[in-house]
Amino acid sequence: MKIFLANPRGFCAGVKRAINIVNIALKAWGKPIYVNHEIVHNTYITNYLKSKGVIFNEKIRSIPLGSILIFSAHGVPKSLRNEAIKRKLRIIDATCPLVKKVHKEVSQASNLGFEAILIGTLKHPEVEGTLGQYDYDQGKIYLIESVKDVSKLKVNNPNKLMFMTQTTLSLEQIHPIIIALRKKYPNIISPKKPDICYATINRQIAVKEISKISDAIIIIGSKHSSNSNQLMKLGRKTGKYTALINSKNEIDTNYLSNNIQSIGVSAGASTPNIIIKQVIKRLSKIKKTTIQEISGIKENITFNLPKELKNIKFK
Ligand code: 0O3
Ligand code: SF4
Repeated sequence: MKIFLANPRGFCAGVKRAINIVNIALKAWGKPIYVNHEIVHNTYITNYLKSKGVIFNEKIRSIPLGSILIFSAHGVPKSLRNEAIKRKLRIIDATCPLVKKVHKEVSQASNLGFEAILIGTLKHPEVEGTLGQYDYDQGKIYLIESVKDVSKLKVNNPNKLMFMTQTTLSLEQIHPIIIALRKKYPNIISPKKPDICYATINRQIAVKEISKISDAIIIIGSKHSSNSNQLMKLGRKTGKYTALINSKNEIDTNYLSNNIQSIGVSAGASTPNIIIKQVIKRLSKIKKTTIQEISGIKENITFNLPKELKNIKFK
């Protein structure tokens, strides 16, 4: 069996930065370090950090006064930041700068007295953080997930409207929604640059590439990782068997014992390399395999650490 490895796959710059921030904080201040939500949606990473003394906690009121609190890569609503300030927590913000870009668009809409429409997934932490940038004294922000939602939408002033999107959706998925929005509200203002980030787009292109040459596809990532789910959906759309697995233990060996000659492997932006390697090793044990790395878009984006981590002294 041939294994085709998608390129790029796995960690993006925002995830690397967020994990780096937690590791630096642990080194500088020791345990415990609090993180408001899973730093990124990956169980291996969260379990590793828990073992080092990180406490993942969604409720600010139960964090001891004065503790260090890191905001996850997905970002937080303004109300949560304010609650943390009130509790005198020392905040370190690991929100990805590309999620922050969307936050700024929402704040700008709100400051200019425009209403905002966010295309995103209900209850996802990034979406909650982005919705929470809007100041409701100024108007309203609406969450939509589909073309149907556009038809049901009623805004106060169709001439003062902006839209934005969650960073991990797919361009294909949002395209018809944006068309419907522009048809209904011809004066709606779009983001200057797309909100779906470079890492999401590149990983989706790579999965499309491997789907052309593979009999089946495996995406490695958590079930609650939005960008990993998008990769799985793309694979399924091609009609190929596509599984989203968290680790080597979830490989469907029965399925692979069928006449599968080639398998495409990719991983979401929050999946560590070690898990990808373990999956490949397990696949190679099930059948005799050759591995081919597919050439793809080169990524050389890195993000600076937040200001709170400049000039820190290590313990
Ligand atoms: O947003 P998503 O569920 O994809 O989050 P992950 O899996 O932790 O991946 C990182 C992406 C992110 C922080 C938001 O853009
Ligand atoms: Fe940032 Fe994109 Fe990675 Fe999300 S997927 S953390 S927006 S680089």
